[in-house]
Amino acid sequence: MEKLTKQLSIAAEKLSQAKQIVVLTGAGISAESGIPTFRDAQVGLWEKYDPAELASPTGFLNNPKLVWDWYEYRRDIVRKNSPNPAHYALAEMQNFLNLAVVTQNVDAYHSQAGSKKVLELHGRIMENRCFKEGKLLNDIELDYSSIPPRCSCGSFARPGVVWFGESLPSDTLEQAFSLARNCDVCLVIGTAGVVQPAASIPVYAKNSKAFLIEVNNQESALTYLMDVFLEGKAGEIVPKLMELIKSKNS
Ligand code: BV8
Repeated sequence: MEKLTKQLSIAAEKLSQAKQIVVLTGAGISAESGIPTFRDAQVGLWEKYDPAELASPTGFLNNPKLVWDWYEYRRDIVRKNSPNPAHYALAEMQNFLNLAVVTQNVDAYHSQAGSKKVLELHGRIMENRCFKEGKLLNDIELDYSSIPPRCSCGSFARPGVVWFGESLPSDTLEQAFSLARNCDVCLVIGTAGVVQPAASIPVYAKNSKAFLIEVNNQESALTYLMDVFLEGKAGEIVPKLMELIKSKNS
């Protein structure tokens, strides 16, 4: 416990002194909200499916109804749950620090918790787009006479997320890389650090001489880059960081 206390103090000091902070979050920050992470084994009906297969254009075209139902199942979990203390502490940090959140998550919990500057690299699971035209669709525009529902153009509706094998929104990605290159502290919370290009963001920060801090309940593919590794649950560690930062600002 002693080591963690010391590491927390160093991390809070670095964050408090930082001119520009980039926070990269992954599924782990929403785990304590009850949102299964990608690493968690799929359960029930979905046990035999590989998420990376379902979350892809080919997966969708091979079995549109199966993939649509998988997203409806996940949307229901997001609807029934809510941001946790880690999301709220991160939102509160923006009252004291120049901090931008870059998230891989599609649950929109950062915005819901009050974070202002949020770059959503992989879109939003609660939104729908036309599979053919890519345009955002609101619910009244969808023809639900079959599943997946269809856009007025006749093409399938699809969830408003970035699938494996699809490019990320270029402007959002460019902004994220630019923030990483210009930050002096990069805080990485709850990601395995495997999915690209998101996992390169801390690398860009490191190459720009930033101080790197990781919050995870186990080591990740990015831990080797870190100056400080805070081992534990995001819902416990991030509020502790916030309290230390607040005490330095009082
Ligand atoms: C692209 C939306 C160009 C969908 C998602 C370079 C090298 C190798 C491969 C590639 C590469 N470039 C591109 C690829 C292919 C691919 C990729 O990265 N594959 C991986 C598997 C190797 N990338 C892409 O396809 C990307 N597109 O690059 O475009 C292109 C174009 C054409 C052809 C090729 C390339 C698009 C990637 C986006 C995919 N969409 N989400 C949906 O949600 O349905 S990704 C999805 O998985 C999530 O959004 C998230 O990003 C990712 C899961 O990662 P994590 O967030 O890290 O979550 P994970 O479950 O893995 O880990 C949880 C972590 O939390 C763990 O570390 C755990 O210890 C920790 N944790 C758990 N509980 C807690 C906790 N920590 C703290 N507290 C807790 N309580």
